[in-house]
Amino acid sequence: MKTALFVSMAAAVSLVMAQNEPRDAPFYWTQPQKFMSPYEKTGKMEQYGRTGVAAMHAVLLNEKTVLIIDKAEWNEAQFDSGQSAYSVQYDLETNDYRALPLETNTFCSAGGFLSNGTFISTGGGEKRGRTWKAESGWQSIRHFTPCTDNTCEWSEYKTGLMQNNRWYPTVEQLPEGDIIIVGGSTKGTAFNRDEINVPSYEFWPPRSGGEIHLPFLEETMPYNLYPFVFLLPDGNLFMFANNQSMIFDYHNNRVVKKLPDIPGTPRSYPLTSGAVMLPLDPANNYNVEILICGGSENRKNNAKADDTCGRINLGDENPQWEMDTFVHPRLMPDGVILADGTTLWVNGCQRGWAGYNNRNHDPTFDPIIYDQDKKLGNRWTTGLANTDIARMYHSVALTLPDGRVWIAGSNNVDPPDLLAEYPTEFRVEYFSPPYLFKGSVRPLISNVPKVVTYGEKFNILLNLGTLAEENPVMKVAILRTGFSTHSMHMSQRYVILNHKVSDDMQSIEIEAPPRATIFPPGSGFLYVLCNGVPAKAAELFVEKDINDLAI
Ligand SMILES: *[C@@H]1O[C@H](CO)[C@@H](O)[C@H](O)[C@H]1NC(C)=O
Ligand SMILES: *[C@@H]1O[C@H](CO)[C@@H](O)[C@H](O)[C@H]1NC(C)=O
Ligand SMILES: [Cu+2]
Repeated sequence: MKTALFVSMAAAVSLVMAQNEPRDAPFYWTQPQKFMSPYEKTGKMEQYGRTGVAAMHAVLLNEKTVLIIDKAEWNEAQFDSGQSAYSVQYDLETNDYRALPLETNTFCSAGGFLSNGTFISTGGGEKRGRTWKAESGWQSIRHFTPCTDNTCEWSEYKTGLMQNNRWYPTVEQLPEGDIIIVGGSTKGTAFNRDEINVPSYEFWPPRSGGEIHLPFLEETMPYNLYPFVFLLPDGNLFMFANNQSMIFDYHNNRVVKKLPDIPGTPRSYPLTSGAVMLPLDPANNYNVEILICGGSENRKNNAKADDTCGRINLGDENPQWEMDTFVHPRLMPDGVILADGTTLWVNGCQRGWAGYNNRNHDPTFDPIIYDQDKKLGNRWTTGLANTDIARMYHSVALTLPDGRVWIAGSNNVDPPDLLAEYPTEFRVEYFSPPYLFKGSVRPLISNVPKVVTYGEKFNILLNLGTLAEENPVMKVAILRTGFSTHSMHMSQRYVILNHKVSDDMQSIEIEAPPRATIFPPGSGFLYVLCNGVPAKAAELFVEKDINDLAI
């Protein structure tokens, strides 16, 4: 009886399948079985955890924690004294946070890591009273050395400050292991003005010669705050502000090459767009392409956001901006490089300009993914899992070691207001890209060293499970997620690494980046991908000398 029923069901099913698409049936396989997830096309957006403080700035400290920095203002995280915290260490495993005391105001500041592993936060804003009691932070240099045991704290000193006030400066980590700090203004402002402009750069720790004048930051007024700065493999910097860009030699304070203006609106604060240096690949000798997306047409609360992206190939003899769609109009986007080297664009809005008080409207709820290797017209993946949380001014996003993206922030009301139309936002979201749903098996890596030196070949263990039998496509890369604030991802870079899988597929030999101009010394996350599915990354420090890492 049972058998008969089974047979007739099977017959009915095969009849249905003959008429319809056979591959939709869960128990009919013509090919080797392929895992299918409802999230394979869309990825997944999930909300859990609260940041405690408005996430104006965020940086990954290690595999487990994110350092979040707000400015001195009311926040839901408070010390026993009743004073509001404005920095926390966020735990990615427990989704809990630990409040961190700070002495100076971190309002719209910047940051980056030194080669010895210490994080440096630069600049900030005015002295603030009331419950949060903060000294002015215009010239501040704050130290935070990461730890895994929940004991690390901020250190602030009265000496060793920057030479100038810098509000809205940009930091980039350098091959020498220090940081360059570029531009800013001497005061908080809705847009830059000549009287408060700081057209110069300096280094920390300070190099001889002090603060150095940079005419580019006069030529690009008034849209030059948080200029885009990327270290290039030839040791120069790419710099972009307003609609202008150039290649700059910071060793000799010299413009190497002026590049053409990007078409369309100015792209810098407060008409804020986003910028990414696309992945660097030894296969094309680390040729550089820069992608800049979005922005706003003017400083009106009703201004239309820009819906274009420009991409420039610095390897061309005569580089030109190739324009593409940004799918939606969007200002204040966050462009984060994912584990596979594509770029996720999230956050932002479709109307207005960057700043407080009714300037941001029509939030963009849809993430999109850019694949630079596809042909123009085919580069965007849309229809991804979206959100209903508005993330506009003062939002952040970071790719995590496990391949997900951590999304937080949005605070465009001053003072913070939980009841505003677009409230001060403390909720965290995690976006899992489609690559996490492509297979039932995820590769595993182990035995990853903590520190390697430039050009060093090192072996790690690999477990591909059943993927090993299919002659898979392997890819290895190191990602520095960078310092996320105001659509900036300072020092973000993704470098593809040469590698060789052993014959038994149980290990893989990887070549560290060849030199510091390709990957400045310090931490990154090592991703090994099999058929596009990333293993959980391990933190890897790349240093000139194995003893350079102090932690
Ligand atoms: C760049 O901006 C300047 C100043 O607003 C403008 O004159 C110039 O035409 C712009 N360039 C392009 C390509 O739009
Ligand atoms: C890293 O170097 C900086 C600058 O020399 C120094 O202030 C800091 O204490 C160092 N960090 C560690 C952990 O030694
Ligand atoms: Cu700001």
